[in-house]
Amino acid sequence: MKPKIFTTVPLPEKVEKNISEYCEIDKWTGDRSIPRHILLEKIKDVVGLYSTGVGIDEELLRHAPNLKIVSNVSVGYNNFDLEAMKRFNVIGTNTPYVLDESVADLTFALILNAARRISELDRMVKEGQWGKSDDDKEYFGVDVNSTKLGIIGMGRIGKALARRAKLGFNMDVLYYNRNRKLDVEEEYGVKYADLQSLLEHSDFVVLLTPLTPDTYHLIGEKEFKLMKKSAFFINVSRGQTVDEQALISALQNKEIKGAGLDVFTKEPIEPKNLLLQLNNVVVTPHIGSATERTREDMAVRAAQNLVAVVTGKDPIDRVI
Ligand code: 8YV
Repeated sequence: MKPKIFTTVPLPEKVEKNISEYCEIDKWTGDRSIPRHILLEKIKDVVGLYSTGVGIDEELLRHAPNLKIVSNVSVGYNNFDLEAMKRFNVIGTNTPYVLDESVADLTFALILNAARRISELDRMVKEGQWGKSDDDKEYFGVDVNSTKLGIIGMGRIGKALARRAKLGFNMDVLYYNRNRKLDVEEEYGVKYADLQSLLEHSDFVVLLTPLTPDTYHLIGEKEFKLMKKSAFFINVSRGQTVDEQALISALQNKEIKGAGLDVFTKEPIEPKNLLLQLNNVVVTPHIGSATERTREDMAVRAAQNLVAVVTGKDPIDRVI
């Protein structure tokens, strides 16, 4: 009998075929995220869990005595309670590398959109407002090219973003990171800065750090006050790296000029969240990696990790 795995997300055909050579697959087919109580029931006899963003904590682990691996279809793994997984001897994996370029593309799209007000002007044109005034200054945005970009968190995605900024847009790039990245400094001429000076000098501040206890609310009231009034804040990491109330206040009080956000404290975002009422905020529904090619590559990688552990081998992307 093949070992059983459960997936909370749909599998691309070729991935399903590959996993089914080694495993019996049970899957969630509902059109909303799987409710927790159903998940806990489904995993009671599985060896592997293939999922994205599902909270892996002690309660879940207790319900899955045979579980050997949780394969995340994401690079972030802040959904893992690492200590609990260690105690229960459950391996956790992620999907690095394959999404770097797509997330960097989306990040740059948010920068351009916020600066040139693309979503706002799109709404205006569709509502028949083009030409309502003779003064086209009302459509003006600000330049992205030849300005200063500040990247908080210089990992692989940060590097891909720095390359776009330097080579494509002639931007001056500052970065803040736990460790200096001399290779990126050398390759793209980016400069290391402490967090305070990055915030004070950047025209676009991009948050790319993983969510950890150290980065929870890394950017809050104090940090927004340090930014230029003309600055844009872009978040493509996790919603909890920012104090969202402080962000809303900074936008309302014009302490910063605008924001581009792919991630939120609560996802899906509540319809009454004030961020949705601000014209100087561009939002997307956590789609950094969401292209057909990249999501397929992520699925393939997550499946390789899953199958490796289920068949007694080492996975390529073990994080715990
Ligand atoms: C999402 C991401 O997790 O990889 C990450 O960490 O944030 C995204 O790729 C994706 O929506 C999950 O499939």
